[in-house]
Amino acid sequence: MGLFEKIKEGLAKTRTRMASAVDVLFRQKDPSFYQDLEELLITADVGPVVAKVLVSDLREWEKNHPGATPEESLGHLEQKMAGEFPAGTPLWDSPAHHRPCVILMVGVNGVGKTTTTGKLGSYFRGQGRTVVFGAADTFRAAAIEQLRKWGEQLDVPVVHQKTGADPASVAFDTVKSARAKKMDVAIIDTAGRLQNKHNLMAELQKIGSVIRKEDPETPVEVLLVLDATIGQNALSQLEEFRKITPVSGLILTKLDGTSKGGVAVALAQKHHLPVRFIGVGEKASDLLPFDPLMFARSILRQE
Ligand SMILES: Nc1nc2c(ncn2[C@@H]2O[C@H](COP(=O)(O)OP(=O)(O)O)[C@@H](O)[C@H]2O)c(=O)[nH]1
Ligand SMILES: [Mg+2]
Repeated sequence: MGLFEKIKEGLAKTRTRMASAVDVLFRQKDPSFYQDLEELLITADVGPVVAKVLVSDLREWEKNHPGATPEESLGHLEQKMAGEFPAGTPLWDSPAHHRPCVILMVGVNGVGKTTTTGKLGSYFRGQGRTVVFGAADTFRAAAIEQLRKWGEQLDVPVVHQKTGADPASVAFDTVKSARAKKMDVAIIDTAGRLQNKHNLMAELQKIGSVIRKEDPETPVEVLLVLDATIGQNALSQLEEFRKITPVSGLILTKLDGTSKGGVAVALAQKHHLPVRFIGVGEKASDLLPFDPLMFARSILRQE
């Protein structure tokens, strides 16, 4: 299955809500077309701001292209929706002597950080890169065990300490081990106790500084994991996290379980952050690199 097919399958619930309704709207072109389209976009959680922007842009474009077919109009809408996602710089443009690239996984409990750490490991292994995991969620014994299982399954080493150990110490060991073994990627899982913001902020700051201790140029990507099934609430979670740590990109999980996948557009547009990956299931292969145009196409178009 190609990437586009996988994205479409993963977004099936959002597609069911959107794609056939979009098709009808564009073919019938009722007098209430623009209003109906705006409402439809809002029900998919694209958010009122983006919905308005997209629809007024389409209205303007159609005014300037009076002979445009429904197909061309829809094509324009797709392009415009895709354009709402800021492009991220590639994750891997750092020179070899600054390896490993460090990925810090942050987000509240239950959003899928540990699972996504495992899936990311699988993704990078599939690209022929060497990976190490760091179990820096030392708060719960189950989190360490969960990551070790992924490590076993993928044949990826897992750096860990005892439950209750200093997460920064685990992060330091992870990066040190990755550097010694000349590994490409170190993915560090963290605990997301947002209830205690000061502690979490201090913890993530300390992790950030120990990662760069031996090489200040170490490329660090802070990926915030958000559960897409909470819809617009993901916006406030993102706002909270940005106060705590310098988030550089997003991963949206559980898109397979929601018809409100449009929230990806709202998040990226409001915060100018690249969406790096989407999670569409619990298996290792259920993490897909994010492609704005494929995403827009898969939620707006029936075929
Ligand atoms: N359906 C679905 N479930 C997911 C996805 N990502 C994670 N999960 C599930 O969400 C639950 C919480 O995941 P976990 O990684 O432990 O969350 P954490 O507390 O943030 O580390 C687990 O049951 C995962 O299998 C996804 O993309 N789709
Ligand atoms: Mg976890």
